[in-house]
Amino acid sequence: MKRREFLLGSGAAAGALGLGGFGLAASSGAQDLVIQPASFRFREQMTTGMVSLSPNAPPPVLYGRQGEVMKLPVRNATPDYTAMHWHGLRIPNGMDGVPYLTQMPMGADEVFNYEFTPPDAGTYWYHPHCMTMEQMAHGLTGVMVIAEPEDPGFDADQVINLRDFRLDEEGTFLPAYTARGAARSGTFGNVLTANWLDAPSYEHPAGGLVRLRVVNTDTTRIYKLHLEGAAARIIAWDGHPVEIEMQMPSAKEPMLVGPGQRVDFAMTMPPEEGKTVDLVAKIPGQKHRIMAQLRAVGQSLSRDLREMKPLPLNPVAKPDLTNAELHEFVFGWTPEGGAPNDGFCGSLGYSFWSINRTPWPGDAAENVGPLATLQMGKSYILRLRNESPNLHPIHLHGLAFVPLRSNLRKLPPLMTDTMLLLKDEVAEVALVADNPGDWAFHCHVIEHQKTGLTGYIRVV
Ligand SMILES: [Cu+2]
Repeated sequence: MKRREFLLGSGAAAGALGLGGFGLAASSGAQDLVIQPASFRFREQMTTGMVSLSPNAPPPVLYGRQGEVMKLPVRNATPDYTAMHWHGLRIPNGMDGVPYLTQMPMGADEVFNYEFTPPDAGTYWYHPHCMTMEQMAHGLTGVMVIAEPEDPGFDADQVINLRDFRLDEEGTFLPAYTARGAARSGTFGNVLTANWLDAPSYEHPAGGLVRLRVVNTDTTRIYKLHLEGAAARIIAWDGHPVEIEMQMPSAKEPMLVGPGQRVDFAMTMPPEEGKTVDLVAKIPGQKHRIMAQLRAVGQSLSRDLREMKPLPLNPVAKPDLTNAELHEFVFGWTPEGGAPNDGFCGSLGYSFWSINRTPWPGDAAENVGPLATLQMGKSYILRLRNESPNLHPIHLHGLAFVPLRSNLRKLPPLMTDTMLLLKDEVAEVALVADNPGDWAFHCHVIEHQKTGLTGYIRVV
């Protein structure tokens, strides 16, 4: 089987493999990213068999600026195939990092020169879209911060990357998934971390204005979160500034943040040195668990949340609902079992899930058409129907959409790229199809994605 035989997308030729592209990597402003084996100490013994961008640390936060080019040459220094996806960034299709749809999987020692200009500011993230289960479960998920052109005036910025690992008592990796989990709500990790650490504490100026960016990069867990000890408000959701006053989550009513989702808080640190703000998660079987802590240090800066100007809106087109065409998508179990094929990007060996009753046949799918074809520039409503008792964070690449309504709850009008569908929920979202290409459309519970709950939407 040759990798080139299975290209589905028309845009796939755009990002040619740049073999031996180290010269390019050294050009101005490029951040060389080398996917490589890593180890890290979570427990007594060192955990080996990890995948990161350095030998002994989590994938770094990648910083860019809205409207400025980012050059990210990625080299694969593992023996497995890979490809890098930039979650939430509305960039050209050829840079989207989806194997067989937008590029070929990268073999050992191959380089792909990702280069794009983020159109939107906010909190985004990156992860591989080939060998997704193995590489993400073993560490390869990182946060991207795209700065506003003008400094919004915080005293500090704190990124929290929430994710679990599945380890035994010795710190050795357990299998990343089970068939039982994949067919239900996913297989959960047992070592809960923030930035790979157990409840880390970060120092920030007392009384200072802090932007806290919380990112769920886990393969499975839907976090139930709230903050304790700070005056705070939600200023952005899934990268984009919120235009409404959102209710702050509490211990009683925590917020659901599914895999792939992000929430940005603006908060004032306590004025007294030593006082803390806690990011708290409600975990089944435990009461409340502090995921990360911010500790006030120094003399109070006496800042006030009201000093915060609203973040400037990103240039996302507003859908024209009166002329929007409706497309329906049903997310449910697979009508018949069978195993998806494996085209170098890893298969879990099962087919449990489907979109519109069709399970995704595997990474190297041949002759698979788009779930929908949208006309460039037109507005659409997507009706998303969850026919299962499990929750699904449904992610669409390359485009941003607005939730409109649900049969179960009132949906705030947030701009997003990942819609967390509840049990038996039918939700409608709207978008303008303004980015051409074949855009992956899938559940971000990786076990669901890799056992059928995947497809793509074409914009022409
Ligand atoms: Cu799912």
